[in-house]
Amino acid sequence: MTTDLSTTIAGVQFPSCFMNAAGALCVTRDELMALGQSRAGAIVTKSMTVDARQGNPEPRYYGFPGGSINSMGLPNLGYRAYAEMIPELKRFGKPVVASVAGLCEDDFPVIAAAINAAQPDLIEVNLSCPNIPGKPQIGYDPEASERVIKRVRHLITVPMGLKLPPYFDPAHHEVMGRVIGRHGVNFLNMINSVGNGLVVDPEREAVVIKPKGGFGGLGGRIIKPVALANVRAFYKLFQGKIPIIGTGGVVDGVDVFEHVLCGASAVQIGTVLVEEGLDVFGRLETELAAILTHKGYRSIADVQGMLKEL
Ligand code: RRO
Repeated sequence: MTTDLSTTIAGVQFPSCFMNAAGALCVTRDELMALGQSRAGAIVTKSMTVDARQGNPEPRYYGFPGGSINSMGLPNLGYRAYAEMIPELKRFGKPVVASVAGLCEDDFPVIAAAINAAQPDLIEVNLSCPNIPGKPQIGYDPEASERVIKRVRHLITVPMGLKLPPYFDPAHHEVMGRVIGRHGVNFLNMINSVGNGLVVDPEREAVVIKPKGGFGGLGGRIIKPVALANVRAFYKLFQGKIPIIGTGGVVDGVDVFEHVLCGASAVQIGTVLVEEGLDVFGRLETELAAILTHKGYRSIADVQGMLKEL
């Protein structure tokens, strides 16, 4: 029996439900081409700003057994470079997802209009970068989120999604749910890293990354329950009608299975992609297929959202 690991998000078909998370091995042309050649089911760009950026001072990423902390500070080539690359990236025959960021609200429509003209398959609007010193995460301010969504929504003709930060209270899911529901958002991606964590090296009695006094976004294994909770909360809020990309804490096939049970249509891989490299996609495919087969399921659609409550 073959297992179907393909998926569809907002009408776009993905040959496999695994892709890189924005930021992980997707800044340069070489990295994006390598994702094209890999088994990844899509190519997601680094979140792009108006101008190219070097990002924050190094060290700015640190991996540890439970996950990672980063404060990259949006290093990227600027939207013009990504817009130029989109046609060649599309030739790999898998969806290209353009991640749009911005250092201020006025940047978002500029980037959205230009990148939409290059016709990626989907656009993900990042409302949740935790690492720009002095700039709060837009996604934690429902009014600012709504302003940004309103300003880009009419400029984007391909399916438009939002990359959301983790929320920790049902009241916050509900407030953001109302904002999202008002504007025809085509898909959601949650969660971005858990912002402003702090990892300490007791040996050196020091922080492990340089920017912001060591504070940064947490990713990897330790954030899985937070990611699952957010996937589940929004899946239930929208009764499964807005497709969700589950991101956060995917290390092995069981983690993917759990994300799908909670309602995810696809998953993105951040920390473990950085740590393990592109072979992670093949490994996760094998592991998820084995779990589905063992349980007698034929596709991820068979289990999507089917988490039992007691
Ligand atoms: O570049 C970053 O520091 C960064 C971004 Br834009 C983001 O959305 N999430 C993250 O963990 N790091």
